[in-house]
Amino acid sequence: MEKDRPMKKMAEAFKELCNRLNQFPEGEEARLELAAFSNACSLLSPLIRCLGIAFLFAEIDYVAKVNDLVKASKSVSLLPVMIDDDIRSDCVRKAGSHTRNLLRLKRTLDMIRILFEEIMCTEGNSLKDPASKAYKVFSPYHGWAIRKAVTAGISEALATKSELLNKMNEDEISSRIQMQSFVSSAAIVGQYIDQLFISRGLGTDW
Ligand code: 1PZ
Repeated sequence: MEKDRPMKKMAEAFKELCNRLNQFPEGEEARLELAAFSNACSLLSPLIRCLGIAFLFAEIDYVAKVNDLVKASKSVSLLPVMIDDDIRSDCVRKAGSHTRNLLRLKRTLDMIRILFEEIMCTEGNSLKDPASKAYKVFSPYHGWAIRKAVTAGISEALATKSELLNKMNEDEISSRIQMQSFVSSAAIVGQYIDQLFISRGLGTDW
């Protein structure tokens, strides 16, 4: 039986999101389907799980946010429409709002993209330096206690690169192909989401 390849699945799903974005003419705001986006995001949780038990709380929080958008997709079909609904209800920044959760998912995308970029340009088997660099995406938004816990998790309970690749059923060469693909697609999807926030004057630093 073909082994599960979560890294390949996430790379393919984000490539597919880019294909959808490319179908919109330049200068026009793309209308990405919320279901496609949230399903692609759900494919990132196996990776988070494989980073180590210390990231269990991160995974739980991430999955809850993804599920919120999966649920929202049953009644709202497009990502920009979901944001505009929250603007109209004046709940963009409210804890637990769809738009707030979307911003956290976008940040997770950025973090994983940077993690992969750093893994590809770092020698050796340790993920500590790549993970520390990737965490800079989130750390400004986390309080002291969470930052402290994440830093401890990275230095004491983080998987090694070979453990991660084994769990994802990848080797050095195959993983590089998937990481490279994810890095390019995630950058495009991330810019698209940033633009949705910026064009509505919502800002992205909260
Ligand atoms: C490679 C390893 C890098 C380090 C991983 C860092 C993980 C960050 C863990 C944060 C612990 C999560 C606990 C819950 C935090 C919530 O308070 C916040 C705010 O939520 P809000 O109030 O706005 O609803 N949640 C977050 O900041 C989202 C955290 C998502 C973490 C995803 C982890 C992804 C790990 C990927 C590794 C590259």
